[in-house]
Amino acid sequence: MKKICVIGLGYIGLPTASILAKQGFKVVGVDVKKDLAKKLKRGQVDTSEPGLEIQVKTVIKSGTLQPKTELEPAEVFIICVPTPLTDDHKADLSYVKDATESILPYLRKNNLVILESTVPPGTTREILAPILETNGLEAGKDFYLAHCPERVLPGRILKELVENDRIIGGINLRSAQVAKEIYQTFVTGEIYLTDSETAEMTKLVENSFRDVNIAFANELSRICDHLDVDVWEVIGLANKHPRVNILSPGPGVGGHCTAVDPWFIVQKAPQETQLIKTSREINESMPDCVVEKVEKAIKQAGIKEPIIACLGITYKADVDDLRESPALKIVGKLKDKGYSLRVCDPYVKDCIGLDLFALEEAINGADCVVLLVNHKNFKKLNPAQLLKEMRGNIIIDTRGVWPS
Ligand code: SAJ
Repeated sequence: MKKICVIGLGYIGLPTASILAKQGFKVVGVDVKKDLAKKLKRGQVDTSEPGLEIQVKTVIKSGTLQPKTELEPAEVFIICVPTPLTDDHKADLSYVKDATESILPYLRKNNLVILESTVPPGTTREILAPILETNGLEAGKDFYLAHCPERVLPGRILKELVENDRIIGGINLRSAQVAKEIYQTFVTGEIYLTDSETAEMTKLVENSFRDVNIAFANELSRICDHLDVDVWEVIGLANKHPRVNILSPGPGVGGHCTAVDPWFIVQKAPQETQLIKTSREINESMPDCVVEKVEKAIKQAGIKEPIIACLGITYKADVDDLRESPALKIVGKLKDKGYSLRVCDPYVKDCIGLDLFALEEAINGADCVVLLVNHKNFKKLNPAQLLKEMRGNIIIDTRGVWPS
């Protein structure tokens, strides 16, 4: 079996490395975080991703996955590092470039390099290929190069890594075909081959599609608030139409993908992206809308020093991920305004700068309860029961999960 180096052991790299190791590949997982390799070797996996801890422990124990801090010679190199957003909404490719440069000393004839990280169209051919070719080998001829974007949903990563269809964009057809040989060992969905630019764009389009549709739902919620109509009922009824499927409004869009990727399209086509850009702006404005709603309700109730219980700080339900979380932004804004907060999230053990409360502690004696994340155990709560435990009677459900 081939030897594979997976570079970056984060949300995508670790599950990918563990699946490849399970298939029998000899996998070296490399991460710049020195303590991560040590932790993984001790069997410590810090994630709430279903099934991941046990799978990682098994392959580390059997030795098929070896966590390290340095690369090694291998037949295949898979880059799974983050592409964060700069302050001016551009893709920060520094991790991708560093990871590509780290492959250089080990790159040999007939090796395969795969980029899984999400990037602006053109990155694989215009940035990765020239870096890798500095050692004298030609991309697509002497070694193979492809972009194979991950498309898995946090919370369902292991299942979707196997079952989802996969797109492989080679810098030439041979590169895509060689990359397919790796993915077809564990993917049960279809595998589609294309060029690297199309694969890069397709990935961005998928998340932009979701962002634009969530923005539509969020705009509807603002319109319905203005008209004093129940947006959840409107959406529920509209969705009875056979060709209408409106997504759910909420406190905004978070996570490291949906809230970020549309900007990579804007970066590449600023004049052509009105809808995508406006959608981003609508979704980014949602935390302020929620803060406004909370303040308006408190003012109307005439409460002088309100205690506000905030339920949930992760970016979405049933994950422990806080990146770009709109709930966390709302909590931060309320805190900055000086409100007395009781923040509760069963998925988060600690969060810098915040005191976290148990659910009962948060609700007991609160004047206002704001549901920010629709975690399973929050959905089960009954507003009538909450009112008995609260001091005040303001309940704001930003996720539309409780009966109104
Ligand atoms: N959200 C809403 N309303 C909805 C759905 C979601 O407000 O109706 C919010 C969530 O609360 C969250 C954000 O949007 O804050 C994004 O959540 P998500 O579940 O829609 O998606 P992500 O960002 O966790 O994962 C997405 C997925 N993309 C698509 O569904 C098109 C996933 O398949 C991708 O692999 C992932 O991005 C990624 O890594 O790019």
